Amino acid sequence: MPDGMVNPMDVDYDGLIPNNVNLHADARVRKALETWHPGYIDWWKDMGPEGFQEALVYLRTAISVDPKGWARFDYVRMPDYKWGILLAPAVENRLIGFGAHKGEPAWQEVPGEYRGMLRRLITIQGDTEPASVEQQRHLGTTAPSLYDMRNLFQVNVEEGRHLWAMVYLLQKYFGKDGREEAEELLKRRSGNEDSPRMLGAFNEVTPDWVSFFMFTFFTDRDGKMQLEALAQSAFDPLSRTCRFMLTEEAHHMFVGETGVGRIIERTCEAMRAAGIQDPHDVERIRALGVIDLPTLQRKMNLHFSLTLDLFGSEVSTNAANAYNSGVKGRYREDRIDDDHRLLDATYPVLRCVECAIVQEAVPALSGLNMRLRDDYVVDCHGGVNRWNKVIEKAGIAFRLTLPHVAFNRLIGEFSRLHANPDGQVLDACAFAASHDRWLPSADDNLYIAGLMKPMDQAGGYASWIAAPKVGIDNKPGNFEYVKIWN
Ligand code: BYC
Repeated sequence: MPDGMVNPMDVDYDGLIPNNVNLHADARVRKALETWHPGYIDWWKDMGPEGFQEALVYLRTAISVDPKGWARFDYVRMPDYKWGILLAPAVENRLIGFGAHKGEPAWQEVPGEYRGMLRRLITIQGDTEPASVEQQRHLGTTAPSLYDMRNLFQVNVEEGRHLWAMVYLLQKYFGKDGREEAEELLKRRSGNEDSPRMLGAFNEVTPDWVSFFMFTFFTDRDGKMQLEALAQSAFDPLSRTCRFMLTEEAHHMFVGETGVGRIIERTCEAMRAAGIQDPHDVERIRALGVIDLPTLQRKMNLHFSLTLDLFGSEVSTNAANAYNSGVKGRYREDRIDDDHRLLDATYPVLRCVECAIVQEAVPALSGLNMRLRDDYVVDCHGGVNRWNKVIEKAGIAFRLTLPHVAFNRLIGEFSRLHANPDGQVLDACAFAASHDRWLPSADDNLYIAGLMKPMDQAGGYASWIAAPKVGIDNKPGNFEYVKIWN
């Protein structure tokens, strides 16, 4: 690299805001971000992890965007975390890969005609990030181990960084409107009646750690799919931002998958030790202080169905317009072998016709939310199969299964009907009568709440979850991931 040039892989840590976007040479945006910064810190202190603002947490911070080694681990007080602006390296001469502008150079600025659409999508993406921190803010006090507590906080600070990522785009490319949106992102609150977060699932509660692990498995995976689709965008800064966010997102899904996997492992181990064969012998299993598999299935049904709503309507003009304009692509668009315009293609979509579930071919452009959702379901199956292997290995006759996509839906085609987890359509009374068989009951929630006792001894784990196979940053089993009192 010539002398004097900044390596775009390296992050500049000299100013208030770490970045690899040459912020010191961009006074307007630097000022806008520095003006936004105190409000962000106030928000973090008000709405971030409750009770742990002074704790020293063993966190990773991005120091580069090089996939081979981008993070450094150290103890940090969360309000001092270096939230920065990190874009994946530019792809030289990148061309637009799909839609009406396919083959044209990617945009470095926002085209006037797509300004509203891009601003809306960036704002929605940005809104989910602080929302999840708000949803999880009470969980530190009931962490099943210091290892899990640290993972929770790592997820939280990175969701905070993802908010910074979207705010940078809003402030750099959308002028006054962008600055206003950035302010609003700090004002909305998850679950608040007057000023809720924008998407449904981000206003739900995350009452316990089972929900946290399910959320990071299912809902963060929606994050992955949406970021993959936005990483294909013709708007190059958005694409580069999302590409780097995906690197961080992988850890969040790891936390979810291994978290649920460790719950299953502990349950199976306890059942075997007590000689219990029947996974439905709930009373005896719960007496062991572990979480029975049918309850986990119900938690899974809830989080999977809530997350499906985040893909929007199965047939959507918004999705068609976003694709046709080049703003949002398909999952791994660059690996798909077709014309990338989709003007004549169709896509099979499950629809609700006269209260029955039928498959119809719709114009492929209108079916893009459904297509992304289908890709998501395939991705979920991979993780669920790995959980089932743990159960199988323990010799217990039980399989976790994803419910039908029509089950328990509030958005899209199936919000108009009631279906059971097998996809059979029922009337409202029949659905209500079986509600507690398919979704967490008050009794399930009470039982899980009773298990949520903090375990804050280094190397200790709550009764209901197994220790991880390896530590974070290869640390030993008794490593003090969070120094709570210091
Ligand atoms: N709740 O044509 P439609 C993540 C609205 S998660 C409330 O059906 P469209 C993360 C919609 O806004 C990923 N409203 O859907 C995970 C529209 O309203 P307007 C977040 C909803 O627009 C864990 C109307 O219904 N990123 O990163 O094709 C932790 C009709 O819309 C919902 C993104 O979502 C809902 N569930 O698709 C932390 C990417 N669904 O405009 C972070 C950006 C729809 O008519 N967003 N509506 O008033 C998008 O791509 C799209 O906005 C959506 C919806 C996929 C969400």
